Formats: sequence, structure tokens, C-alpha cells
Amino acid sequence: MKNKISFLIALLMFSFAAFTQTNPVHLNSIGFLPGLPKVASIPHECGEFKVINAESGKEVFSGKTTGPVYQKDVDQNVWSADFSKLKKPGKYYVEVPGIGRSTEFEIAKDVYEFATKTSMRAFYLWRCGMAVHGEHDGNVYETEDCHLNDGYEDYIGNSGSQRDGTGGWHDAGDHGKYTVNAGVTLGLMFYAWNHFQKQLDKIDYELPETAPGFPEYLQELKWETDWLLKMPYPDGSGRVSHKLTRTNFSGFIMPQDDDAKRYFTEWSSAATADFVAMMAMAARYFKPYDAAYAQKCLDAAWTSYSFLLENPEHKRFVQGDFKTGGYQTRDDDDRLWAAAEMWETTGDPVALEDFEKRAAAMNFEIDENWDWSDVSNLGMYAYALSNRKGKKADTEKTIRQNIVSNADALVAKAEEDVYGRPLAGRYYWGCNGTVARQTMNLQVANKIQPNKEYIETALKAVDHILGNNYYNRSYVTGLGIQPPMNPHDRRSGADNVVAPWPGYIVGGGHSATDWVDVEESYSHNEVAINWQGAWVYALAGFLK
Ligand code: 9MR
Ligand code: ZN
Repeated sequence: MKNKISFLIALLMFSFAAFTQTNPVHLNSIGFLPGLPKVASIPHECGEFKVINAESGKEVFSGKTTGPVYQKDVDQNVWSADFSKLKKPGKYYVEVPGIGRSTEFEIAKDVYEFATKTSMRAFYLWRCGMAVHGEHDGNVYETEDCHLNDGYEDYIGNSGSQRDGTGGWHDAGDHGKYTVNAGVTLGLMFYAWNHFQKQLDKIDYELPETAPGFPEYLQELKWETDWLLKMPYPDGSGRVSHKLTRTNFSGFIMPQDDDAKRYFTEWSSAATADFVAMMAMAARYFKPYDAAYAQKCLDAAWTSYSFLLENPEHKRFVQGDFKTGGYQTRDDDDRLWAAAEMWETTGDPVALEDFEKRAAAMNFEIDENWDWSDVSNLGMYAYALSNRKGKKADTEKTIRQNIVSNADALVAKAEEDVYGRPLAGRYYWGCNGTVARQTMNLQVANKIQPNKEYIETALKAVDHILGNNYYNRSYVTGLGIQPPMNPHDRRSGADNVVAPWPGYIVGGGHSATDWVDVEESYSHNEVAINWQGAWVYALAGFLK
């Protein structure tokens, strides 16, 4: 009897696991915009499908699936169900006779508003140097003031001395603060503001007022720039510390319990160049709200830019005693971006020439695949989209052409991938961030040469992150279908709440099928500002 019961329990558990893993109808589990494509992916042989109104139980749409398409990296035959023609707002699910149904989703104009709000608040919840508080799904997420001793100057030649380096965001699942990674993050987030200001500004983020008079979205970015302004060496040279961290990673403790000494580290030319670009952008975007602060940013940008011009050699960052994040990178892309933003902000001819030379040396290339270590796209986009006079006509033309052909390539890749992933078969540490970041390639191309395929492909990236993927799981904590429960995030691991801190995109698999929702696996399941900034950009493109 006992054996029989345990056999039955085991069988039940097995079928439950099989069911949840099979998840037969994969789609963006948050939902769809009325006027844009709506596609589900079904890795099971099928023919007909229906869309059912979840509230009335009535069939509102039916169609035939197409396919299959076999894809090697997931080793699946996948059928597609296109219900783009269904435009009526409501709550629905897709039903495939004999196979099963999808999770419930919504069609609405503001379908991504809550996701954007939660993903943007994630930055506030990352704040260092102040207590934070947020609620989600009935849970409370809080930290106390942290890292108020940031930081020590032992590694920049002032043994034992301490200087104010408080504030900013923690970088990731660890509590370090890294200039280079702030670069790509803020760069993307300032662009999000530039491209989607009206939409982003409509959202009430419900964050504390830490920069009165600034729009809420920009207040959050200012929290980071306030900290960044503390990263140049105190000698006024313009050199910028590569990071501010402990020498090693802490265990899974709350930030307020992390009391090991943290140090300003040696400078690097990549960090210095990223600092220039960020400060030049900050000067532009903050100016309408606080001209004096904008000037402070611009002065800091000039000091560091002048230093770079006088010191053209690549100064690498050497870890030495440090075992925290390296973020070591060549600096030509960072210097190119710095020049572009300096020119856009000031119109300075030296910066323009600097940019155009560097762009030529980089073959005017636009990258499909980019992150903190390769920010040349940001510089190319700044130049291509600038209204300033004085550009070399052929340089501008080539860059604009490359932006368009790069977007065409992404359209083709997403078209080929059975789960609509514009990065197609490439997987590595943090690739979910890149998938989100590629929406910028597409949105910029769309500004240069409007094409609805660019927008539809950007939306495919969002669909992919929110469930239209091999796992039929959302990659963002607290949002969508079966979201990650065990991110590599010290707060999530150390607090008393079972569900992780909400709104964070995790790094993703190193192959199409090896992602694991396991806390120890930092290379698959960490959270990080550079991926998060890209994710906010991706969502911003689809706000009402
Ligand atoms: O995102 C970074 C990834 O591209 C690198 O391959 C990896 C190893 O150097 O580091 C990642 O960044 C981590 C950083 O070093 C420390 N904070 C957490 C970051 C996200 O995992
Ligand atoms: Zn902190």
C-alpha cells in the first residue's frame, strides 16, 4: 500500500514536472500590443489553434499553425501560430487541440507599462548609500543604508586615506561599482530618454524625490551620475578610477552587512573615456532641469577628455590584489564614443575630427553583438543621429548605410530563429542583455530609414525575453511566466523573502538549452545593470 502510494505520488510529481517543462505553447506571457504582431511557438506537431477569451471562455480567433521548422541548437521542430489579426484588448490564451494551452496574456495598449515600471524601479532598488524599499506581489524588499565608508584611496597612492565615493547603483548580484559597466548602461538609458522621452515620462515610477525638479526617470540616472562624479582622481588630472570595490567578492549577505573596506582602484583609459561620454550626455539631458549641475558634468567631461587627448595610449586596468569584476577592455571603442558625445554636446571641432578618424579606423562598423566591452555603436549612433552641421558627407553616409544593413541582418536572423531571437544561435555570459540591446540597433535604424520590420524585430526580442523561448519562461524576475526564482543576487539570496527581488533580467544560457535557474550559477543567472539598462530601453520602445 505504502509503496503504491509513493509510486502514485512519484508518478504525479513526474507528470507535473513533465507538464511544466513541456509548456506546450510558448509566447510573450505579458502580452501584445493591439496593432503589432502576435505569434506563439509550439514545439509539438499541430494544425489548428484557437484564441480563447479568458474571461468569457469564448473562442475569438482561430487559425492554422505553420511549420514545422527544425532548429538544431534547440533540437526541436517548431510550429508557429500567428494571431496578429486579433486586436481587441482583453485577456486571452491560445489553445492548440490535442496539445494544450498557453499561459494567460493580455492585449492592451499599455501592456508593457507595469513591466517597464518594475524594471526601471529595479535600478532604484539597486541604489547604494541609501535605504530602499519596494513591494511586489505582496512581498516587501528592503535594504538599509550601505557602503557609507566608500571608499579608500590606498590603490591610488594615498594609503589609508578615505574620500567620498558613496552612492550610485550596485553593479549586479555583487555590490561593487564599476565605471566601465556604468558606461554602456547609462549610455543606453540616456538614449532611451532621447528616443522615448514622452512615453517614459508618462509612467509614475513612485520613487523617492532625490533630485527635485527632474523628471523621475532622470532622477534615477542622476543617482548614478552623482556617484560617477566622485570617480575621477582627486588630483584634477581627469583620470578615472576603473572601479570601487572590495578586493574580493562577499558571500550572500545584504549590502548593509557588507562592511569590508572598498577601494577606489587605479584608473584605466576605457573607464576615463566612458566617463567622458556619460558626462557629456548628462550635461545635455540634465541641462533643462539644472543648468549648474549640467555645467559641472560638462566641466568634468572636458577635464577627462583633454587628459585622453594628451594621453592617447591604452592604459589597461590590472587587477593586482582585486578579484572582483574585471571589466577589462580595449579603449578604442570607448574613445570613439567619448569623442562623439563631446561633439554632440559642444560642437567642438577637435572632438568631431577625433570621432571621424576613429570611425574610419573602425571601418565605420556597426556591431550586431555588443555590450560593456564594445560601445562603438553608441558613438556611431550619436554621430549618425546628430543634427549638427560639419559632418563629412561620405562618413555620415557610410555609417547610416551600415546601421541599416546591420538592422537588416538582425531582421533576417530573428526571422530564421524559431523563437524570434535576433541574436540567433549565439549564446554567452549575459546574452539576454544583448538580445534586449539589439532593439536599439533596430530602433536607430528605424529612425534613419523607417521600416516596420525593424520595429517588429525589436518586439520579437521582447517576446523572446518574456516567454517566447525554448523554456517558455520569462527571464525577468517577478514578471511573466515562471520567472527566475534563484537569480545570482546577494539581496535575493540573503533576505527572508522566498521570491527574488523583482524586475531583473538574468544573463541567460551559454547554449540554447543550458540556462539554469540556480543561484550559484552566476554565469547563467546573475542580474546586472548593463543588461537591465538594455532591457529598459527595449521595453521603452513599446510604451503607449
Ligand atoms: O558581464 C560580464 C561578462 O561579460 C564577463 O564575461 C564576466 C567575466 O568577466 O563578467 C561579467 O560581469 C560581472 C562582473 O565582472 C562583476 N559583477 C557581475 C557581472 C555580471 O555577471
Ligand atoms: Zn551599497
